[in-house]
Amino acid sequence: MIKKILVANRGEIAVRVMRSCREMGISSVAVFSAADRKSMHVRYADEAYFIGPAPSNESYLVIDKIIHIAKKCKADAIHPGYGFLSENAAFSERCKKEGIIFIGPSPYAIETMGDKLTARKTMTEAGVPVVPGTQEKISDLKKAVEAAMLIGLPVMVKASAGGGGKGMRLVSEEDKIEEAIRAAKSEAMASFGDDAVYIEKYIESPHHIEFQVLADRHGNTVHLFERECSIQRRHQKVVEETPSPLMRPQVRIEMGQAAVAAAKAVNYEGAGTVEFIVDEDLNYYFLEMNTRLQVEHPITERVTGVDLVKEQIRIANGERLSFKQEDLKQQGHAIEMRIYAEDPDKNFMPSPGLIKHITEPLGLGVRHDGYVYEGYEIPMHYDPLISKLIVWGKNRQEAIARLKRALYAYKITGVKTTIKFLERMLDIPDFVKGNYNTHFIEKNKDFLMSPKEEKGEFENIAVIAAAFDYLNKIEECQLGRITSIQENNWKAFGRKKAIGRINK
Ligand code: MV4
Repeated sequence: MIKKILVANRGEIAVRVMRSCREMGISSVAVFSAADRKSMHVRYADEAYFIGPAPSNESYLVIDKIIHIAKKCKADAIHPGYGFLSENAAFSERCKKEGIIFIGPSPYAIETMGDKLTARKTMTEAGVPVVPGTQEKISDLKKAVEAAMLIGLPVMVKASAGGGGKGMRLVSEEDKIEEAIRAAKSEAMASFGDDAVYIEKYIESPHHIEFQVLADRHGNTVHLFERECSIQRRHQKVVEETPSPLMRPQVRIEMGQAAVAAAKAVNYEGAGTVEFIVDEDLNYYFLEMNTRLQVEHPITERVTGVDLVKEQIRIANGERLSFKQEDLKQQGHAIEMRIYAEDPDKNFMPSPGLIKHITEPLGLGVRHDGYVYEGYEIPMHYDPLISKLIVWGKNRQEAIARLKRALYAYKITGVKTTIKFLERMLDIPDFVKGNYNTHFIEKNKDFLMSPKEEKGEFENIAVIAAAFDYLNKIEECQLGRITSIQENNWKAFGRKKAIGRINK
């Protein structure tokens, strides 16, 4: 029985995992780096242990340190969250060897899915559609050019050890194939220490649609429907929603079955995500499988009513899934937006620093998964994610209205955030219609980046200054120092409105 879990992570996801632990009566253990002494996960946990300097390769990524603390505090299990050690097969293996339960899949499943060529081969054998392309790694440039021409241009050269867009090259002309392969190989070697690359047909204007799966160790595997994740910037997801506006019931059933087959093919255990690339005609192809809990998991929780972290823990405990595929339904619509401490006006440069003020959005249909508080300083050493705003509505239209309302109420000062950028997205008719693909941000960047809002901010400052002047003059009048208040142009704005802006 799992009674104590060490959470080998930080930030919002560490807090998220510990919340489920608390509900289950399981005690939680935090580990923290020098930059995280005052972090929320340390405060939330029942125990907390220091694991080293701020850089993650000296703290959160050091297997020996995590294992040492887990043994010292007698944790039964380790939850890796996302990122850091979550998809590290050696860590999953080490936990097993040390007699600590790794809350996640086997080293075999992590390894198989981590290598894209092995994953493609395994999926093909399991009958899961993969993007047309080469079966083996490229070893001969001449043969590779022939293969690419047979697949048909444009093609993508991808690193087998890659994922998330690293080591990827788009090629549209025959005489550029060789150079793209050379470049992809050297980038792959530098990034992953493995220069294996392969070629895939390029899918134009695709959607990124992923399926959540859960599998217990008794052979029960279910899917919890899809998440539409096409709105990305530099391979970083920005908005996720479920159901996907693109999906049709029959395709959903087929893709769900393919996702379950993908998980079964690697004897998957725990929570995982099968990513598909989907074209405009709803042809779908396996892209990769993420063998961890994902950032965007809450939207699935919201429409299915399943606590994915609880299920992960139950599965790791050897329990059976408490529901069958037929028991699962998608109810209503959920959307998540990721709030980053980044400056949209400076090419989304990270904006770490002190949170001077935060007003979190609340109310019906709103979930806010964060970890920062007033007086907290966001460290520069990690991902600058502040929080995730998740809204639910009985339909997509209501969810969008709630999201607008929640973003309106969300105030953070001290650091630059992406809140305004996200608010603008909700004013784009194609978003409102659900008519978008992976090119959405690029296509709308002029509108999304317009300095319109900044002008609004200057106007606010001007009105506030004018209103203070007005209030001062009233006082001067009452004190008899002056006898009248001069009419000026800001007064046209109205006293109430001006004071409203001060309060805002
Ligand atoms: C593709 C593709 C088009 N055709 N593969 C980007 C991240 C990595 N997981 C795979 N990616 C892509 N692979 C083929 N054969 C287009 C992308 C892609 C993309 C995919 C999902 C979400 C956003 C994207 C943005 C640019 C490119």
